[in-house]
Amino acid sequence: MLENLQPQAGDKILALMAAYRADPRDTKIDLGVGVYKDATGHTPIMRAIKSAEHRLWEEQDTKTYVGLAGDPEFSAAMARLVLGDGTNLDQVAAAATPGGTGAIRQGFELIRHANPDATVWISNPTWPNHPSILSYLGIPTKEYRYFDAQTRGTDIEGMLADLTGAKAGDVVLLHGCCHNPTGANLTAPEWQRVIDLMQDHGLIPFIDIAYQGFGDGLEEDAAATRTVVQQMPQTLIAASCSKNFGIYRERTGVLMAISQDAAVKKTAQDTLAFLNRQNFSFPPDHGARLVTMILQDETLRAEWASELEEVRLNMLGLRQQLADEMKRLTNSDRFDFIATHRGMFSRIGATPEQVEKLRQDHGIYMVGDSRVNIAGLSASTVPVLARALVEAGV
Ligand code: PLP
Ligand code: TYF
Repeated sequence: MLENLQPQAGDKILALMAAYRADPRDTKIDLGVGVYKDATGHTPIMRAIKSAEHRLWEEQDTKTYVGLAGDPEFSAAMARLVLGDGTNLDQVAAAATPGGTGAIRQGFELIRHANPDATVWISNPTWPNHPSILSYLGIPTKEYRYFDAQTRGTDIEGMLADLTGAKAGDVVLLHGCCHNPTGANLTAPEWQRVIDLMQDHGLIPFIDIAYQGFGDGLEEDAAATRTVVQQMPQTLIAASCSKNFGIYRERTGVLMAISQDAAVKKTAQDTLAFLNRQNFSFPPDHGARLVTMILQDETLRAEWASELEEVRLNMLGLRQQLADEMKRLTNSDRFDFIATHRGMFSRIGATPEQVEKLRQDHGIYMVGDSRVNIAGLSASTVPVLARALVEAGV
């Protein structure tokens, strides 16, 4: 049996991580995998997480199973974080999942289960795991235009034109904030145009929100998602806690299925538990419990929010510094988009050859599509990157 297995294409972002590690140059710069790093290149454990872990270690007296959908307190805390404090939880079916990826996977399975004819529309480009999982599950997938390679902003007209081709019941996968890999995001009026189109064509939004708090702030980054939920009859949301709580390896996420109809919500809740049972039965609990403790405790929550704000402002500062440096070196405002983009990433618009040259000549590692992880920079490496970009002719 095993001899029948075919080699599988690896994950290019993770391969880049391995290539970086193997590079002996001490001047190398890692702008690859989307993990937050401080100025020393370290991915710290957040102070509130450490405190919660300490408390959990002292207080937790059992590790028996929780429930197929995880702890309802976690789901409720996450629903409030993403959807706002005033959320009507009666409308939110939710289940804990192994990370945001688990939520995306379970969401796709839910879609296939509910409507096998649905096509899932994804942005071009998007996080590579979206099309990869969709294709693995055999779900029909189409792309909508999203990124304008000239301006490095969004292509809202192209996006709307492409989504006009969707049929009723199709699903539109949207990044709630901090688009990965481009860093370019819709404005509030543009979101409204997408919502109007989804309403007119009977489309269902599926929002992937993995970077809440990394863009304009915790509330601001959730604003578009909240507007969608308020206006659409049904919405799916996959939320990840990996980045904004810095608990990547704990695998903490939640899938929400929101419906205005209470009977629909009940069946959706049962289905989320059913789908968890088919795939892995109980979701991981440790990270979810830490997140719940932090969100429910005023002191821990304030500590977490302030550290997250430090992280966000650090990335914004690096963006501005890089944009300024590029302006100085090129005598043009061509790179101002770096300061306008939000989140961890910017697609800077280098060709694959230039990306390769940056790696070979300077030990600067970025994803092949020229996605740069801004958090991989520091005040001292920004000028190094800027000079290398100019030298490579970007
Ligand atoms: N969605 C996007 C767009 C991401 O970039 C990530 C990043 O890792 C995720 C979802 C989910 O991450 P995780 O499964 O580690 O929570
Ligand atoms: O896009 C990124 O870099 C992050 C981390 O298979 C990541 O989202 C990358 C690849 C992958 C899982 C997570």
